[in-house]
Amino acid sequence: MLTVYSDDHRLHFGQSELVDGKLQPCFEMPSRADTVLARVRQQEIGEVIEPKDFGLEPILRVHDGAYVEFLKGAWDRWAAEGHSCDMLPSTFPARRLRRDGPIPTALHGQLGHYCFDTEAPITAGTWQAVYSSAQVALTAQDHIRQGANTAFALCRPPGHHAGSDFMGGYCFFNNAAIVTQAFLDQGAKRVAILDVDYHHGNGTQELFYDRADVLFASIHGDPLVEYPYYLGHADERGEGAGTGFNHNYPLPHGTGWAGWSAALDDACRKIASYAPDALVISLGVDTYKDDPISKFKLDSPDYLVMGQRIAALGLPTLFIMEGGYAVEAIGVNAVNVLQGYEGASR
Ligand code: SP5
Ligand code: ZN
Repeated sequence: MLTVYSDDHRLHFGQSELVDGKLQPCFEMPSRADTVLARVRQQEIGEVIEPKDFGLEPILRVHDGAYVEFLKGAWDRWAAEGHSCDMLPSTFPARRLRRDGPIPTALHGQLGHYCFDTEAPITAGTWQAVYSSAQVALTAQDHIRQGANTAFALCRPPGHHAGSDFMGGYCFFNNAAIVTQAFLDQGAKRVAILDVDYHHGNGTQELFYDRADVLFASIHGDPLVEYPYYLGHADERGEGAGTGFNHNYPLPHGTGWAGWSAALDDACRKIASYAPDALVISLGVDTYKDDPISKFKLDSPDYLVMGQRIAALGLPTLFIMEGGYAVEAIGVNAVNVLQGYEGASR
């Protein structure tokens, strides 16, 4: 399996996120991607290449132009205001404040407008890192367009919490959504996204919620008790033409392989009957038993079986790296999914 990777991820290195009332070191750190890359190389699963540059156009098919401009210029504006620390918002347009009104001209007002939490700091190199992360995903997608059955986009920063015009949850550009739209723009009729990250992929769900050409299935911690809290319930089935094409599997804290894989099997049945032209996997491995911010109990061998079950769908499959914060283990766990897939599909 081809892996696409860029060193540019290192340019995004947030110092801290505001969690549990404290500024804490960011869980989403550069060593995550290093660990996964080292495991890809150690297991010799295939070639590792640098991304090509597909420009902004495929990003703008998914993200709002003003949001993209904001992200691109935010750090320079922040520095011009005399700051050198990371940018984090602290004021948000909750219910009964205007979010459809005039966008503030003040940088800080814009920051709260375009972000939904206090965990996704913008740093000096964030723009280059998130741009490259999207190009990593697009390069892997291009490999499948050219006829490959599968590819691994070793994206960092991750993407599935980012919506058309907002960031949050360590995510800025929604890499999975960008490649999904690219498949459709190249002629695919239907694309399925299976999000196995521990957290609900709220951004991805939002982007395709009213569409029948994308099926979204997500297995995650129940939002009644888990981040991102305000989306991801089982009754969210899509709207308009998209009704019936959104499937959420909220699971309780403590869920192990038995409960998790039952949800996977159901999601795979939904995907099989949808008969998509391609499958995009939002590959988070924060479902691992020792993940520092998560409460599922998957163990490393489970990820091999996860890959086998995904392979059984027999679809062109693009793996997009998302979360996973037990840094020592995420290389083994992520690559186990890929190796399980390859073992079963060979
Ligand atoms: C891509 C991705 O996986 N983003 C996840 C963002 C979740 N952030 C929630 C952080 C809350 C951590 N609270 C637990 C602290 C344990 N001491
Ligand atoms: Zn996650």
